[in-house]
Amino acid sequence: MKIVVTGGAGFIGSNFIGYILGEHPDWEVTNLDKLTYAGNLENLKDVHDDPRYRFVRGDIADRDLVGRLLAEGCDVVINFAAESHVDRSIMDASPFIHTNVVGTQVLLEAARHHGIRKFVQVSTDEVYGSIAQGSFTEESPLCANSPYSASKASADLLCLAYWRTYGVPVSITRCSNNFGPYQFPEKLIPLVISNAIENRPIPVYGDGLNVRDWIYVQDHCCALEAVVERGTPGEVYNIGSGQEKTNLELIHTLLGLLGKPGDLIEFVADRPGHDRRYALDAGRIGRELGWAPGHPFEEAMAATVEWYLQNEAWWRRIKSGEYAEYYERMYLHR
Ligand code: NAD
Ligand code: TDX
Repeated sequence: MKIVVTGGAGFIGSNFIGYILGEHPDWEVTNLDKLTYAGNLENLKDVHDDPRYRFVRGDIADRDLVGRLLAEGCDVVINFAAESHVDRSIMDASPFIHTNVVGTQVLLEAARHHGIRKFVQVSTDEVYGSIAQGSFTEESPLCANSPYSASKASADLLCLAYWRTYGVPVSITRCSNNFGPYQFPEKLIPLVISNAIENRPIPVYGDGLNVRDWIYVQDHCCALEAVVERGTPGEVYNIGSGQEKTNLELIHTLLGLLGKPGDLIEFVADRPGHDRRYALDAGRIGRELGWAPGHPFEEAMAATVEWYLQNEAWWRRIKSGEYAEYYERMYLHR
């Protein structure tokens, strides 16, 4: 099977490529990635020389390039490429519209013209907005609150429209917060781990009682594999593990694993439009595709902390580069 993975140099995409090349000796992967600040070919060093893997640098919103790639013959497109950080979307929404909305439409159009067998859109639980109690099902209305989630919700609607109007066989996945190796250190978990190792303050937005449902990235990859292989076109699948934590609970767990003191925590101004709680009902993917998460929170979190301890050079290179300027703007003047 020939797969085009977009955004495969980012956190989840690179984990996915490593995972499926390991699981499927007969799958071939072309990774189309623009290499924005979040794209890092170092994440793919283990597959770089695999003859079944190819990297193409480019923008998913580049019609000619995407058209040429899909014309080469491809069974499945799985779209990870996105601007993915909520705080950045609050500072400047434009790149989010370009990649997450226009880029997705360009991919859908190419998939339509080249008769792709399956298109998997990697979306997020954030499209549903915040929920005080209970959990969102795939039928819950979309209520995006940040420019990031609004751009992802727009892409979801375009995907469903391309299925209903043109029969492009799109399945959408909406996953909760991921953690694991190769996550860019602007996101909460790698930010906390790397700051704590460096004895730097840990910025907690608002009262720190916002709740997220945390899933190990490998469980997400396994769920995506199930959707690629058995997902129904036109269907949406929530992916979550039900491991809800407040940000403060999570941060204390990480500090405990690292043997660092709680006084590194620094309460800072809240994120505008900050969603209070995300929670998903992930029953459908279990019932229909037989997927279940396999990594309990404590074990996976300990393994993740260990990975960042063993791979200091990876995150130190990132934090000493362009990201350092972003960190300065985000936190030192907050
Ligand atoms: P990431 O920011 O780590 O990686 C994004 C990748 O996309 C990077 O390699 C970047 O270079 C590439 N990219 C950006 N714009 C591009 C463009 N125009 N053309 C080609 N490539 C481009 O993101 P991530 O955390 O790995 O998230 C991957 C996907 O999963 C996103 O669609 C995100 O919305 C979704 N998602 C993420 C989470 C999470 O917790 N991280 C949860 C649910 C869903
Ligand atoms: O420094 C911080 N301090 C803090 O308190 C950061 C970076 C975050 N937070 C809070 C905000 C959130 O309540 O921690 C929580 C998690 O924040 P992020 O890591 O930015 O994730 P979130 O906003 O929940 O979005 C993530 O999950 C869904 C991903 O970034 C999205 O790409 C995905 O769609």
